[in-house]
Amino acid sequence: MKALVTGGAGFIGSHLVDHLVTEGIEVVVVDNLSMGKLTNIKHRNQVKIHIEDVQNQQFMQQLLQTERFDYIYFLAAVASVADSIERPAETHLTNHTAVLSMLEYIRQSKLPLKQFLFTSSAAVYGNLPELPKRENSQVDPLSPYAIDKYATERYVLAYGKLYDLPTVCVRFFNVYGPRQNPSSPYSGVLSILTDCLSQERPFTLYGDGLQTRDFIYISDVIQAIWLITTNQVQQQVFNVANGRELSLMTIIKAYEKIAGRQLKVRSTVSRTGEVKRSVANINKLIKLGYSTQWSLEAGLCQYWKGVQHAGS
Ligand code: UD2
Repeated sequence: MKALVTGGAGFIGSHLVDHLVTEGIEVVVVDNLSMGKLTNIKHRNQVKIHIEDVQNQQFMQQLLQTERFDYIYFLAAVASVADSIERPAETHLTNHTAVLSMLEYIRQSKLPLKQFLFTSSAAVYGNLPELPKRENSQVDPLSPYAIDKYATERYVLAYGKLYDLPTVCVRFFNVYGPRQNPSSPYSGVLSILTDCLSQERPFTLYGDGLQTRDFIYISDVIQAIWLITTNQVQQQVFNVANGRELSLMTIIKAYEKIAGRQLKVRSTVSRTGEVKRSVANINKLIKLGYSTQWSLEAGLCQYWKGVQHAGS
């Protein structure tokens, strides 16, 4: 079996690559290293890595033609809402056009495939009041990023139905864990919190801390993706989350306890366009056999242990 992971040097992608390798799958990575790092990939010597942009259609088509993948995991993205607002047309090329071009090539060339998995986001739900979010809840994508994710989902599913392709979409909620890059203010809050706690730097809290999120530890994300692959699910969308709603303040308190340190907090106004509450209904995933292995406390402990270990 052979798999392509676009964005395979990134936070989520590299964990997926690690898992696929341990499953005995031959893995090819395409990553432009905009956020990812080669050192993220544990089994680098067992993986074919192309430092390339998924926008390079000629390269991607040649790769698909020569490698004949069984599985394609499309994780490459400009994964920042803020960046998509700054550069809507540019980010669209990665977040939408690159996926569509690949699907179109697969269709036209009649490439055999066992699964094409597209990674979408909870961003598609926007700020509507219905909670928890079910996969068929109303959507309200508000940013170019969210619009691209939703539009691409629809294409991915339509290509599945119209052209009989084994496509599937996942909507990630707030994923955290080792290798998440804390370098931008729009990085995942838990990577920033980890950085602030370990470097004893002040943390900027946007808003009152009562905003809620549904945090899922990276290993559970990989469990979910692998279940979707092994169950050969087609033409469906899955929320990938923990199903537990926690306020940022609760999370900060829990993390301080685990780290045995107090965080220096500087409060400021909420971010514009901020979602106040977010939590998923994950029954669909549970029906596939998913069960959360990592509570927030366990995930944070593991994450913190890794950081301490790396620093010592
Ligand atoms: C997540 C996704 C984003 C998009 C969005 C959809 C991540 C990293 N981002 O944004 O791509 O899919 O969901 O709704 O998964 N915060 C602070 N201080 C900081 C950083 C963050 O207070 O230094 C707050 C932030 O204002 C928010 C919460 O922490 O209330 C979580 O922030 P985030 O950027 O990790 O994730 P989110 O849910 O805003």
